[in-house]
Amino acid sequence: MPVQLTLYGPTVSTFTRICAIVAAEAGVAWEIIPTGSGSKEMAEHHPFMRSPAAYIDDLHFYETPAICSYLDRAHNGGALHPVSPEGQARMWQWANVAAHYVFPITEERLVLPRVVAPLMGRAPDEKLIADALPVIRYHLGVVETRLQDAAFLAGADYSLADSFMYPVIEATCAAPEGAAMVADLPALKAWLEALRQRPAIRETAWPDTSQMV
Ligand SMILES: N[C@@H](CCC(=O)N[C@@H](CS)C(=O)NCC(=O)O)C(=O)O
Repeated sequence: MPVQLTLYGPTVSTFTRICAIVAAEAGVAWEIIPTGSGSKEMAEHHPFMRSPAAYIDDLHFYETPAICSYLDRAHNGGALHPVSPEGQARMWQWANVAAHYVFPITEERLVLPRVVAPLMGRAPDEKLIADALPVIRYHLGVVETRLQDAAFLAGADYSLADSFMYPVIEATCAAPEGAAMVADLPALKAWLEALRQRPAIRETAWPDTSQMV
């Protein structure tokens, strides 16, 4: 199938993966042109140099919610957007929880220091990690409570919100502390295992989660 979506971003990147997952859900053939966040090359595609930037249907987008919303509405009949106003609101609520609360702390204060720093020959900042763990436990507990009430984050059906949260939780599990926390949260663990069966999650698997950047 010819490539329909070109993403610029690191090969292993949470937000780039979110877009790839939604593309795969929509049956859109995608590719990633490896491009470092913050690089001169990235500035050619994203004025704020974040990852990813997307090209599709002769259009250029940046910001993951915009990219995913377009992909799902233009190429998937909006199947990942709940129909009801409440469902759509819940979807954006949980997508924002993933992007603005769970991602920043798990990425900056667990995945980067615990998983990525040693790969670069640096010792993990143990205090940074230790101070973050109770906050991360709290964040994951909030997600657990939601998933005790609903099969998916927006409600009964898989939505963009789950596509946002999945790579954040998978990356968190690349750190032993994160994996141990998730193992103790039955609803989150069951949700994670269910999502791992989805073809779109499998097709977009990171080459090696221990190389998170
Ligand atoms: N608001 C952006 C956030 C994207 C983002 O933070 N991407 C990460 C990579 S996963 C990044 O570019 N990090 C580099 C940085 O924060 O400077 C979006 O929705 O796409």
